[in-house]
Amino acid sequence: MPTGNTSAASSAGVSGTRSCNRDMPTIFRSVALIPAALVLAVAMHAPFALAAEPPTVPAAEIPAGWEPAWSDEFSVDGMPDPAKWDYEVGRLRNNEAQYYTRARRENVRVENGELVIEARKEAFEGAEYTSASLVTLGKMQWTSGRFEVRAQLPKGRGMWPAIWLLGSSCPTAGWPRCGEIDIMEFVGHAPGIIHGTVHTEAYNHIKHNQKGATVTLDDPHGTWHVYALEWRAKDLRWLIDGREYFRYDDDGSGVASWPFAEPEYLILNIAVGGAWGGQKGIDETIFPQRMRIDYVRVFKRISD
Ligand SMILES: [Ca+2]
Repeated sequence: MPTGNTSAASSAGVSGTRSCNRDMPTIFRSVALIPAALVLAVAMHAPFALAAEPPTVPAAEIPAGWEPAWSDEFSVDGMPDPAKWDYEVGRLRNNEAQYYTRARRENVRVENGELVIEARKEAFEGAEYTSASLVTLGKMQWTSGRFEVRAQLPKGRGMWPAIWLLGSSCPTAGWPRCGEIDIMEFVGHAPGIIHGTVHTEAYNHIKHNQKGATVTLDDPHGTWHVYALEWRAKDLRWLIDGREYFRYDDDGSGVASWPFAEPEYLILNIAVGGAWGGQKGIDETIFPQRMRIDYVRVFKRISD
């Protein structure tokens, strides 16, 4: 359970308990890089030829030292691209109150250039709430990169949205040995406080020594912010709107503290209630609530 601290290590554990309690395929394709740099190079010379091409990261928004590797700009209305996204389904972890649905428009859709994940109060499969959890599991995984997610968060007591990475080895290695990187976590009963946290075998909520930090934002619900992680060979760095606020270094002691040589996949979800999100109950008047995501971009380091 959370320590109650508002700085380091405050997201204690709750996030950690949610992992690995479902079947997952064990085979993944290796990391495949979209040749976005090539597309951009072509675009510079033939801008009108790209009308039918999938949108790519605008050149001005590529961070120095990185190149686009994978992204979703959510530019096509409808359901999320099944080539990029899969779903968690059902009631999974942390005693959360929502039922995660699969590709159900009420809970997930792309509209107006944004991915919308919507938590609703409605009876469904024995649960009182529905929501969605999108994963790249089986589609894409990474062992490094800069991850940028531009988002507006849901609001209100009982909300527990997250943008996070989980080790693909979870089913075999177990949690927390497989490693979890929480790029952004938020609970509605602690307004404005954004958590970035890492869980490993050496550092996790069970031992009350998980590593993390927080940033307080005035209005993460009505304003856009870019929640980012730089995952490098020997360190992880958390940034909001380009400003680094936490860093976790490989201490060289092995996989117990640095499981991040192995691939992880991305998860975007809104939980309702649960061990942490529901700590102060669920305000039933707030529904529906949405997490809006303008884009997810993953960049590859050009050089260190
Ligand atoms: Ca967009």
